[in-house]
Amino acid sequence: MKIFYSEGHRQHNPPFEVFDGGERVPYLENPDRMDKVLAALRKTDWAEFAEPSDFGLDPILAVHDADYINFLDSAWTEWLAAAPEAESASDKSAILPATFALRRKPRVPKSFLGRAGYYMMDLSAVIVEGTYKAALASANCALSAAQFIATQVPSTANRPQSAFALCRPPGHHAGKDYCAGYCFINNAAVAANWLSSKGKVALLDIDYHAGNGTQDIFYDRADVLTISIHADPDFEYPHFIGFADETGAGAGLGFHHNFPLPAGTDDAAYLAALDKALELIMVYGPWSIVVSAGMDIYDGDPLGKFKVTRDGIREIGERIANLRLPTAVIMEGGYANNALGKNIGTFLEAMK
Ligand code: SP5
Ligand code: ZN
Repeated sequence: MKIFYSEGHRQHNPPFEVFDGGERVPYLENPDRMDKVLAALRKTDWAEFAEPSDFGLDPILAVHDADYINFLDSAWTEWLAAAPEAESASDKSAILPATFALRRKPRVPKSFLGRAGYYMMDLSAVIVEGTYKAALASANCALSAAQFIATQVPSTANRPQSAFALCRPPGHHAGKDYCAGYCFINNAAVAANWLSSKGKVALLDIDYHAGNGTQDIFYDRADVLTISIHADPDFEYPHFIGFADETGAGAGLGFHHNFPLPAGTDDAAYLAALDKALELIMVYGPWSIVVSAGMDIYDGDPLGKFKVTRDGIREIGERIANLRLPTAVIMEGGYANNALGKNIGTFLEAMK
Protein backbone atom coordinates (compact mmCIF):
# COMPACT_ATOMS: atom_id res chain seq x y z
CA MET A 1 0.00 0.00 0.00
CA LYS A 2 1.19 3.48 -0.86
CA ILE A 3 1.80 5.64 2.23
CA PHE A 4 2.12 9.37 1.57
CA TYR A 5 4.15 11.00 4.31
CA SER A 6 6.13 14.20 4.76
CA GLU A 7 8.61 15.11 7.49
CA GLY A 8 7.13 18.62 7.25
CA HIS A 9 4.85 17.94 10.22
CA ARG A 10 7.78 18.24 12.66
CA GLN A 11 7.80 22.04 12.48
CA HIS A 12 4.33 22.00 14.06
CA ASN A 13 5.08 21.14 17.68
CA PRO A 14 3.13 23.36 20.08
CA PRO A 15 4.53 23.44 23.63
CA PHE A 16 1.12 22.94 25.31
CA GLU A 17 -2.62 22.98 25.00
CA VAL A 18 -5.22 24.00 27.53
CA PHE A 19 -7.69 21.47 28.91
CA ASP A 20 -11.10 22.15 30.33
CA GLY A 21 -10.57 23.88 33.64
CA GLY A 22 -7.61 25.83 32.32
CA GLU A 23 -4.84 23.30 32.93
CA ARG A 24 -1.86 23.60 30.57
CA VAL A 25 -0.83 20.11 29.44
CA PRO A 26 1.80 18.84 26.96
CA TYR A 27 0.33 18.87 23.44
CA LEU A 28 -1.27 15.47 22.84
CA GLU A 29 -1.19 15.77 19.06
CA ASN A 30 2.60 15.52 18.94
CA PRO A 31 5.31 14.37 16.46
CA ASP A 32 5.86 11.21 18.54
CA ARG A 33 2.53 9.95 17.16
CA MET A 34 4.06 9.86 13.68
CA ASP A 35 7.25 8.19 14.95
CA LYS A 36 5.17 5.39 16.43
CA VAL A 37 3.20 4.95 13.19
CA LEU A 38 6.36 5.06 11.06
CA ALA A 39 8.06 2.43 13.22
CA ALA A 40 5.08 0.08 12.95
CA LEU A 41 4.62 0.52 9.19
CA ARG A 42 8.34 0.10 8.46
CA LYS A 43 8.16 -3.36 10.04
CA THR A 44 5.60 -4.53 7.48
CA ASP A 45 6.39 -5.89 4.02
CA TRP A 46 3.57 -3.99 2.33
CA ALA A 47 4.04 -0.32 3.28
CA GLU A 48 5.47 1.65 0.35
CA PHE A 49 6.44 5.14 1.45
CA ALA A 50 6.20 8.06 -0.97
CA GLU A 51 6.71 11.81 -0.71
CA PRO A 52 3.60 13.88 -1.42
CA SER A 53 3.44 16.07 -4.54
CA ASP A 54 2.85 19.80 -4.20
CA PHE A 55 -0.67 20.62 -5.42
CA GLY A 56 -0.44 24.34 -4.68
CA LEU A 57 -3.16 26.34 -2.95
CA ASP A 58 -6.03 25.92 -5.43
CA PRO A 59 -7.43 22.61 -4.09
CA ILE A 60 -7.20 23.99 -0.55
CA LEU A 61 -8.95 27.25 -1.47
CA ALA A 62 -11.70 25.16 -3.06
CA VAL A 63 -12.63 24.09 0.48
CA HIS A 64 -11.40 26.89 2.79
CA ASP A 65 -12.02 30.66 2.71
CA ALA A 66 -9.03 32.65 1.41
CA ASP A 67 -9.09 35.09 4.34
CA TYR A 68 -8.75 32.20 6.78
CA ILE A 69 -5.82 30.66 4.86
CA ASN A 70 -4.17 34.11 4.73
CA PHE A 71 -4.59 34.35 8.50
CA LEU A 72 -2.80 31.01 8.99
CA ASP A 73 -0.04 32.17 6.66
CA SER A 74 0.70 35.44 8.47
CA ALA A 75 -0.41 34.61 12.03
CA TRP A 76 3.04 33.90 13.50
CA THR A 77 4.66 37.04 12.07
CA GLU A 78 1.77 39.18 13.26
CA TRP A 79 1.84 37.60 16.73
CA LEU A 80 5.56 38.28 17.16
CA ALA A 81 5.24 41.76 15.71
CA ALA A 82 3.15 42.39 18.81
CA ALA A 83 -0.20 43.35 17.56
CA PRO A 84 -0.81 46.13 20.12
CA GLU A 85 -3.67 44.37 21.88
CA ALA A 86 -1.55 41.22 22.28
CA GLU A 87 1.30 43.03 24.04
CA SER A 88 0.04 41.92 27.43
CA ALA A 89 0.59 38.25 26.55
CA SER A 90 3.51 37.26 28.77
CA ASP A 91 4.17 34.00 26.95
CA LYS A 92 4.56 34.24 23.18
CA SER A 93 5.60 30.62 22.58
CA ALA A 94 2.21 29.78 21.06
CA ILE A 95 -0.77 31.67 19.66
CA LEU A 96 -3.77 31.11 21.84
CA PRO A 97 -6.46 33.76 22.13
CA ALA A 98 -8.82 33.66 25.10
CA THR A 99 -11.90 35.05 23.38
CA PHE A 100 -13.77 33.20 20.66
CA ALA A 101 -16.36 34.23 18.12
CA LEU A 102 -19.90 33.07 18.24
CA ARG A 103 -20.89 32.98 14.58
CA ARG A 104 -23.97 35.12 15.30
CA LYS A 105 -22.41 38.35 14.05
CA PRO A 106 -20.09 37.37 11.26
CA ARG A 107 -17.80 40.34 11.39
CA VAL A 108 -14.04 39.84 11.20
CA PRO A 109 -12.26 42.32 13.47
CA LYS A 110 -9.09 44.04 12.28
CA SER A 111 -7.00 43.40 15.39
CA PHE A 112 -4.77 40.33 15.48
CA LEU A 113 -6.23 38.83 18.66
CA GLY A 114 -9.72 39.51 17.36
CA ARG A 115 -8.95 37.60 14.17
CA ALA A 116 -7.23 34.81 16.08
CA GLY A 117 -10.35 34.35 18.18
CA TYR A 118 -12.51 34.58 15.07
CA TYR A 119 -10.63 31.87 13.19
CA MET A 120 -10.11 29.51 16.16
CA MET A 121 -12.80 27.49 17.86
CA ASP A 122 -11.01 26.19 20.94
CA LEU A 123 -7.80 25.94 22.97
CA SER A 124 -6.30 22.94 21.20
CA ALA A 125 -5.76 24.43 17.74
CA VAL A 126 -2.52 26.02 18.94
CA ILE A 127 -0.52 27.84 16.26
CA VAL A 128 3.29 28.03 16.29
CA GLU A 129 5.80 29.22 13.72
CA GLY A 130 5.74 26.10 11.54
CA THR A 131 2.03 25.31 11.76
CA TYR A 132 0.95 26.63 8.37
CA LYS A 133 3.73 24.90 6.45
CA ALA A 134 3.09 21.64 8.29
CA ALA A 135 -0.63 21.91 7.52
CA LEU A 136 0.12 22.47 3.82
CA ALA A 137 2.37 19.39 3.72
CA SER A 138 -0.34 17.39 5.46
CA ALA A 139 -2.95 18.46 2.89
CA ASN A 140 -0.54 17.50 0.10
CA CYS A 141 -0.33 13.98 1.59
CA ALA A 142 -4.12 13.70 1.40
CA LEU A 143 -4.21 15.06 -2.15
CA SER A 144 -1.46 12.65 -3.21
CA ALA A 145 -3.45 9.72 -1.83
CA ALA A 146 -6.51 11.01 -3.69
CA GLN A 147 -4.57 11.30 -6.92
CA PHE A 148 -3.21 7.78 -6.48
CA ILE A 149 -6.60 6.14 -6.01
CA ALA A 150 -7.97 8.10 -8.98
CA THR A 151 -5.68 5.98 -11.15
CA GLN A 152 -7.36 2.80 -9.90
CA VAL A 153 -9.96 1.55 -12.36
CA PRO A 154 -12.71 -0.29 -10.46
CA SER A 155 -13.84 -2.38 -13.44
CA THR A 156 -10.47 -4.02 -14.01
CA ALA A 157 -9.15 -4.39 -10.47
CA ASN A 158 -10.27 -7.25 -8.26
CA ARG A 159 -9.94 -5.13 -5.20
CA PRO A 160 -8.93 -1.60 -6.09
CA GLN A 161 -5.91 -0.38 -4.21
CA SER A 162 -6.21 1.95 -1.30
CA ALA A 163 -3.72 4.62 -0.34
CA PHE A 164 -2.89 6.01 3.07
CA ALA A 165 -2.14 9.66 3.83
CA LEU A 166 -0.15 9.78 7.08
CA CYS A 167 -1.38 13.29 7.82
CA ARG A 168 -0.22 15.47 10.69
CA PRO A 169 -1.69 17.83 11.73
CA PRO A 170 -5.07 16.09 11.35
CA GLY A 171 -7.97 17.86 9.64
CA HIS A 172 -11.56 16.88 10.32
CA HIS A 173 -12.33 19.58 12.92
CA ALA A 174 -11.22 22.41 10.58
CA GLY A 175 -14.13 24.16 8.86
CA LYS A 176 -14.21 26.56 5.94
CA ASP A 177 -12.93 29.42 8.08
CA TYR A 178 -11.76 28.04 11.38
CA CYS A 179 -9.22 25.77 13.01
CA ALA A 180 -10.18 23.54 15.93
CA GLY A 181 -9.24 20.36 17.77
CA TYR A 182 -5.61 20.09 16.51
CA CYS A 183 -6.83 20.69 12.92
CA PHE A 184 -6.01 23.60 10.57
CA ILE A 185 -6.65 22.44 7.01
CA ASN A 186 -9.30 19.78 6.48
CA ASN A 187 -7.18 17.20 4.66
CA ALA A 188 -9.98 14.69 4.09
CA ALA A 189 -12.33 17.40 2.82
CA VAL A 190 -9.68 18.75 0.45
CA ALA A 191 -9.12 15.21 -0.88
CA ALA A 192 -12.83 14.41 -1.18
CA ASN A 193 -13.53 17.70 -2.94
CA TRP A 194 -10.67 17.01 -5.37
CA LEU A 195 -12.03 13.51 -6.07
CA SER A 196 -15.59 14.83 -6.51
CA SER A 197 -14.66 16.39 -9.86
CA LYS A 198 -14.59 12.79 -11.16
CA GLY A 199 -17.97 11.68 -9.74
CA LYS A 200 -19.82 11.12 -6.48
CA VAL A 201 -17.62 10.54 -3.44
CA ALA A 202 -18.41 9.27 0.07
CA LEU A 203 -16.47 10.52 3.09
CA LEU A 204 -16.70 8.24 6.12
CA ASP A 205 -15.35 9.64 9.39
CA ILE A 206 -14.53 7.04 12.05
CA ASP A 207 -12.54 9.32 14.39
CA TYR A 208 -13.89 9.23 17.97
CA HIS A 209 -14.85 12.92 17.74
CA ALA A 210 -17.59 14.26 15.46
CA GLY A 211 -16.17 15.53 12.17
CA ASN A 212 -17.64 18.99 12.56
CA GLY A 213 -15.42 20.68 9.98
CA THR A 214 -16.22 18.10 7.32
CA GLN A 215 -19.92 18.36 8.15
CA ASP A 216 -19.79 22.16 7.79
CA ILE A 217 -17.88 22.07 4.51
CA PHE A 218 -20.18 19.65 2.66
CA TYR A 219 -23.46 20.37 4.45
CA ASP A 220 -25.24 21.82 1.42
CA ARG A 221 -23.73 19.49 -1.18
CA ALA A 222 -25.19 16.31 -2.68
CA ASP A 223 -22.08 15.30 -4.62
CA VAL A 224 -20.13 14.29 -1.50
CA LEU A 225 -21.95 12.04 0.98
CA THR A 226 -20.57 12.66 4.47
CA ILE A 227 -21.06 10.25 7.38
CA SER A 228 -19.55 10.50 10.84
CA ILE A 229 -19.62 7.86 13.59
CA HIS A 230 -18.55 9.35 16.92
CA ALA A 231 -19.05 9.98 20.61
CA ASP A 232 -22.33 11.78 21.28
CA PRO A 233 -21.55 15.53 21.26
CA ASP A 234 -24.04 15.92 24.08
CA PHE A 235 -21.19 14.74 26.38
CA GLU A 236 -18.10 14.95 24.17
CA TYR A 237 -16.12 17.49 22.15
CA PRO A 238 -17.04 19.27 19.83
CA HIS A 239 -20.25 19.58 21.90
CA PHE A 240 -22.35 21.70 19.54
CA ILE A 241 -22.45 19.73 16.30
CA GLY A 242 -22.68 16.09 15.25
CA PHE A 243 -26.23 15.22 16.36
CA ALA A 244 -28.37 12.61 14.60
CA ASP A 245 -30.95 15.09 13.34
CA GLU A 246 -28.36 17.08 11.33
CA THR A 247 -28.79 15.58 7.86
CA GLY A 248 -27.76 18.33 5.43
CA ALA A 249 -29.44 21.44 4.02
CA GLY A 250 -30.71 22.67 0.66
CA ALA A 251 -29.36 20.52 -2.16
CA GLY A 252 -27.40 18.59 0.47
CA LEU A 253 -30.46 17.54 2.48
CA GLY A 254 -30.17 13.79 3.13
CA PHE A 255 -26.47 13.69 2.22
CA HIS A 256 -25.02 14.01 5.72
CA HIS A 257 -25.47 11.47 8.51
CA ASN A 258 -24.27 11.43 12.11
CA PHE A 259 -24.11 8.33 14.31
CA PRO A 260 -23.64 9.63 17.86
CA LEU A 261 -22.76 6.77 20.23
CA PRO A 262 -22.58 6.56 24.04
CA ALA A 263 -19.50 6.33 26.24
CA GLY A 264 -18.45 2.71 26.63
CA THR A 265 -19.35 1.74 23.04
CA ASP A 266 -17.79 -1.69 22.36
CA ASP A 267 -16.94 -3.56 19.14
CA ALA A 268 -20.45 -4.98 18.64
CA ALA A 269 -22.22 -1.65 19.10
CA TYR A 270 -19.66 0.17 16.96
CA LEU A 271 -19.88 -2.36 14.13
CA ALA A 272 -23.69 -2.17 14.16
CA ALA A 273 -23.46 1.59 13.51
CA LEU A 274 -20.75 1.04 10.89
CA ASP A 275 -22.97 -1.41 8.99
CA LYS A 276 -25.72 1.22 8.81
CA ALA A 277 -23.20 3.76 7.51
CA LEU A 278 -21.85 1.32 4.90
CA GLU A 279 -25.39 0.56 3.74
CA LEU A 280 -25.97 4.29 3.18
CA ILE A 281 -22.74 4.44 1.16
CA MET A 282 -23.77 1.48 -1.00
CA VAL A 283 -27.15 3.03 -1.73
CA TYR A 284 -25.45 6.33 -2.64
CA GLY A 285 -23.13 4.57 -5.11
CA PRO A 286 -19.91 6.63 -5.01
CA TRP A 287 -16.95 5.79 -7.25
CA SER A 288 -14.49 6.28 -4.36
CA ILE A 289 -14.33 6.72 -0.60
CA VAL A 290 -12.32 8.92 1.71
CA VAL A 291 -11.95 7.61 5.26
CA SER A 292 -11.12 9.97 8.12
CA ALA A 293 -9.28 7.39 10.19
CA GLY A 294 -9.01 8.44 13.82
CA MET A 295 -7.73 5.71 16.10
CA ASP A 296 -9.00 7.45 19.24
CA ILE A 297 -11.95 5.00 19.19
CA TYR A 298 -9.47 2.53 20.73
CA ASP A 299 -10.08 1.35 24.28
CA GLY A 300 -7.59 3.22 26.42
CA ASP A 301 -7.19 6.37 24.33
CA PRO A 302 -6.55 9.29 26.71
CA LEU A 303 -9.13 11.45 24.90
CA GLY A 304 -11.69 8.73 24.20
CA LYS A 305 -14.37 6.83 26.09
CA PHE A 306 -15.07 3.99 23.61
CA LYS A 307 -14.07 0.36 24.18
CA VAL A 308 -13.18 -0.60 20.61
CA THR A 309 -10.43 -3.28 20.56
CA ARG A 310 -7.70 -3.89 17.99
CA ASP A 311 -9.78 -6.79 16.62
CA GLY A 312 -12.62 -4.33 16.27
CA ILE A 313 -10.36 -1.96 14.37
CA ARG A 314 -9.36 -4.81 12.00
CA GLU A 315 -13.02 -5.66 11.42
CA ILE A 316 -13.84 -2.01 10.66
CA GLY A 317 -11.08 -2.00 8.03
CA GLU A 318 -12.29 -5.25 6.50
CA ARG A 319 -15.88 -4.12 6.25
CA ILE A 320 -14.91 -0.83 4.59
CA ALA A 321 -12.61 -2.69 2.17
CA ASN A 322 -15.46 -5.04 1.28
CA LEU A 323 -17.17 -2.14 -0.47
CA ARG A 324 -14.45 -2.73 -3.09
CA LEU A 325 -14.08 0.93 -3.96
CA PRO A 326 -10.89 2.96 -4.39
CA THR A 327 -10.27 4.32 -0.92
CA ALA A 328 -8.07 7.12 0.39
CA VAL A 329 -7.44 6.64 4.11
CA ILE A 330 -6.56 9.89 5.90
CA MET A 331 -4.93 9.88 9.35
CA GLU A 332 -6.90 11.86 11.93
CA GLY A 333 -6.69 11.44 15.73
CA GLY A 334 -5.40 8.72 18.07
CA TYR A 335 -3.44 9.64 21.21
CA ALA A 336 -2.57 6.32 22.83
CA ASN A 337 0.84 6.70 21.19
CA ASN A 338 2.17 3.33 22.30
CA ALA A 339 -0.75 1.53 20.64
CA LEU A 340 -1.17 3.90 17.70
CA GLY A 341 1.30 2.23 15.31
CA LYS A 342 -0.23 -1.22 15.80
CA ASN A 343 -3.76 0.17 15.60
CA ILE A 344 -3.43 2.04 12.32
CA GLY A 345 -1.19 -0.75 10.94
CA THR A 346 -3.89 -3.32 11.73
CA PHE A 347 -6.55 -1.12 10.15
CA LEU A 348 -4.53 -0.63 6.95
CA GLU A 349 -3.53 -4.28 6.72
CA ALA A 350 -7.20 -5.22 6.70
CA MET A 351 -7.81 -2.72 3.89
CA LYS A 352 -5.00 -3.61 1.54
C1 SP5 B 1 -8.34 15.18 15.61
C2 SP5 B 1 -8.84 14.99 17.00
O1 SP5 B 1 -8.99 13.85 17.43
N1 SP5 B 1 -9.01 16.07 17.75
C3 SP5 B 1 -9.48 15.97 19.08
C4 SP5 B 1 -9.50 17.29 19.77
C5 SP5 B 1 -10.07 17.15 21.13
N2 SP5 B 1 -9.84 18.32 21.91
C6 SP5 B 1 -10.69 18.39 23.05
C7 SP5 B 1 -9.94 18.20 24.30
C8 SP5 B 1 -10.89 18.04 25.47
C9 SP5 B 1 -10.08 17.82 26.68
N3 SP5 B 1 -10.70 16.94 27.59
C10 SP5 B 1 -9.71 16.36 28.47
C11 SP5 B 1 -10.05 14.99 28.93
C12 SP5 B 1 -8.76 14.28 29.35
N4 SP5 B 1 -9.03 13.15 30.17
ZN1 ZN C 1 -10.56 12.57 17.50
